[in-house]
Amino acid sequence: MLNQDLPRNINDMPGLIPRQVMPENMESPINNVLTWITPNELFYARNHLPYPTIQLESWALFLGGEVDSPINFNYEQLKQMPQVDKFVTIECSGNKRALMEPPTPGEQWQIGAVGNAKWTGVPLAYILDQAKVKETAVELVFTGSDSGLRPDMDTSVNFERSLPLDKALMTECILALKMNDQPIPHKHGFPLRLIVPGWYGMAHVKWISRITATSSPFKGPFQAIDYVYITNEGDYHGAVPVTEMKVNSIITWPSKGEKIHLGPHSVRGLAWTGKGTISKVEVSIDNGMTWNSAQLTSPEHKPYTWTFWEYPWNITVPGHYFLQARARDSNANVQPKAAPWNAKGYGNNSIHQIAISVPQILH
Ligand SMILES: Nc1nc2c(c(=O)[nH]1)N[C@H]1C(S)=C(S)[C@@H](COP(=O)(O)O)O[C@H]1N2
Ligand SMILES: [Mo]
Repeated sequence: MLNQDLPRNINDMPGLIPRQVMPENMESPINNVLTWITPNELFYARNHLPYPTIQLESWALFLGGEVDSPINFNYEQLKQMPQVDKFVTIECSGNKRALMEPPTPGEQWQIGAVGNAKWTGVPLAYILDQAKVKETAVELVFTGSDSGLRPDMDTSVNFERSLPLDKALMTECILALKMNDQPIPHKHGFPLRLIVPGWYGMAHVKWISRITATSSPFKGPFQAIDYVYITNEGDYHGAVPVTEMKVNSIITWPSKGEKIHLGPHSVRGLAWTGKGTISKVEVSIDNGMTWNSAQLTSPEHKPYTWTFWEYPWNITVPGHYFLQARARDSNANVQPKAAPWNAKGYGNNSIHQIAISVPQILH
């Protein structure tokens, strides 16, 4: 397939790729998503529990715990509050798990558990002000409306995660009501979702119905069992919580295993990082022996969002090629050849490598 053959019309685009049916876990067909903003329909979906049923008439966000004035807000009240736009790339910390060696259990994401959207909502700090969080509070716990059983627990649990108060108070965090100018789609957290720019996906709690200020660190299963870097399964000694996204990149064209024509091409891809901006992307077409600077081509270039990159490549010799891409960020982080292996397969930001072939033309 040539670059120009890729679908430009959303109706012609391929759909999401199922990784697990119940609960639904769907990967973005990222090689064929050509827009800087991921259309809502092609945004990956990561769910730990069955989708909740939300009745907007009776729905409210409750703020309680270590606060002076516990308070409820309904959807209309939230819509009346000051709204801000944030362009934020969200990557699941399990993205590229399928590329980890040796393999680790969990959803076998290839490269498409990542997407970029415009999120619109109320600054979290604005809402917290209304309830007046006490000095004794250290964390905020965000409770999603989705609940169900986990294989390691005998009672039903909600998806719940906490944020340290200093991170929560940063102006970047918002309670989003909209995704790409639409009310957030049901599968992505309608009516309200937390956005934590720069952090891996698990922090962006969907279907939030409760925020609880706590005076001690939260230890729920989605906080202390899942989403920690550990080297031996079951051994939580020295577990490090998964937080900020690491610098990462993917080659989106050509795709893995593709056969392409001789002649001029443009190798294309995406790069992102949790803090700062992407400063450089390099491409190797000779299995990492030599590296060439790619051009960063995003229309907008800002923190918390991914950037497009492109590298012109004129292929004159048929054969098999190993392509690699390596990104650096403005904090001097660079993708490693192999990300530190961990038992749950999180944070795989190893240099992306694909094999392709260029057939001989027959005369
Ligand atoms: N309530 C709730 N929020 C959640 C989750 C969930 O299962 N339930 N999954 C988290 C994880 S691990 C990721 S990667 C993102 C995925 O968001 P998306 O499904 O909109 O892509 O949501 C996060 N928020
Ligand atoms: Mo995730």
